[in-house]
Amino acid sequence: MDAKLQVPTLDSPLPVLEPIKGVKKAPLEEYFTSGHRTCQGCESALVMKLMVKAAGPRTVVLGSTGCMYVANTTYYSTSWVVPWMHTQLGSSGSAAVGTAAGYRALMRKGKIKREPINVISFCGDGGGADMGLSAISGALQHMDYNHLILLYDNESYANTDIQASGSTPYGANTTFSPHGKAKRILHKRWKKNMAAMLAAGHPECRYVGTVCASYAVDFMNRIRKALSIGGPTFIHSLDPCPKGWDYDPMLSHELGELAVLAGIWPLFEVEQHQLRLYGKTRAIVEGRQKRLPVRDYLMKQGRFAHFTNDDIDYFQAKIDEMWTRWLIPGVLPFSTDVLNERPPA
Ligand SMILES: Cc1ncc(C[n+]2csc(CCOP(=O)(O)OP(=O)(O)O)c2C)c(N)n1
Ligand code: SF4
Ligand SMILES: [Mg+2]
Repeated sequence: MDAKLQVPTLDSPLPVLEPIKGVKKAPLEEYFTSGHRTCQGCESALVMKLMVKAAGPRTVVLGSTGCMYVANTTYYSTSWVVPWMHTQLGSSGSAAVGTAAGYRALMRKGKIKREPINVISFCGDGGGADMGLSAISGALQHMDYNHLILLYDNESYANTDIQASGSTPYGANTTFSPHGKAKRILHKRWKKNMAAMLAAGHPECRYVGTVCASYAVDFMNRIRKALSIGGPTFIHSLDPCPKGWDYDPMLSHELGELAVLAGIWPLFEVEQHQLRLYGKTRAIVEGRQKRLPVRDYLMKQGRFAHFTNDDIDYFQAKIDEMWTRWLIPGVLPFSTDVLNERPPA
């Protein structure tokens, strides 16, 4: 047997979470309800709702500082129905390992019932892709603990008024990178590629995936897979943010779809060390769906309103380069092998 495919030794029982077969079969119960104070149209709030709907009631949620902590737990109120805990900005990885280890020890000592408990630790892009990268990396090496780290990526340090992060796209207007007469484009970095980096760099990790809440059933099924596969897992979600991206809140769903259809946010998963595309990304690669020009996506957002045609052409060329040379830029080469079916369990 391939050593890499061995199942880690696990003391903690794993949940059985069957795939949801269509939106009508999704559980009706909500574990993230009313009472939060996120902006109208906040996609990250939807991510929280779908995440815990998929996981179910035996779930503990840990959240690092950011919009999804602050707006969901303000002044003695909370929209969480399941137990939750705040953790430091940058510590979603250590909070996940500590909580999973704590439950394992309590079960081993017979102090609590032996049962599957989902540990989900979420972080923003500032807290996860920048400040907490090392803690997430450490967490993904501890194969004995079952947990999911979910990075909700609104592409800025949103809670402190939209500062640029390592996840902010090229050219976007943020409070750290305002466009002006002297410099039209202040932010010239290309977005950090978290999921691919973590998949490539943590060969024992059994599940890494990207998601977008505009595709709700696909989203929930990735959460279920990550929670039930065993060991530490990671999911990266792209979340349109009306405030930071500067658009009408009614466009959140559409912008999530456009990000995938324009090829800027490929949907993929690395499950038991095999790369697999899914959803509309797979349809694009198989020729069943046309990849849309990125202009439609960019021009719906005020943060790119200063772009000239040359800027849009540059952005498009970078995406084209990714699709022709690198599916996952710089990490995973583009080839038809990525169309492999799901590996046997
Ligand atoms: C160590 C530390 N530095 C700075 C802050 C201030 N702070 C609170 S929330 C936040 C933004 C976090 O951004 P992100 O993780 O992307 O989450 P978002 O607010 O975008 O949801 C910052 C910088 C903090 N709480 N702790
Ligand atoms: S700033 Fe963005 S992420 Fe934060 S609550 Fe508002 S819409 Fe949501
Ligand atoms: Mg953020």
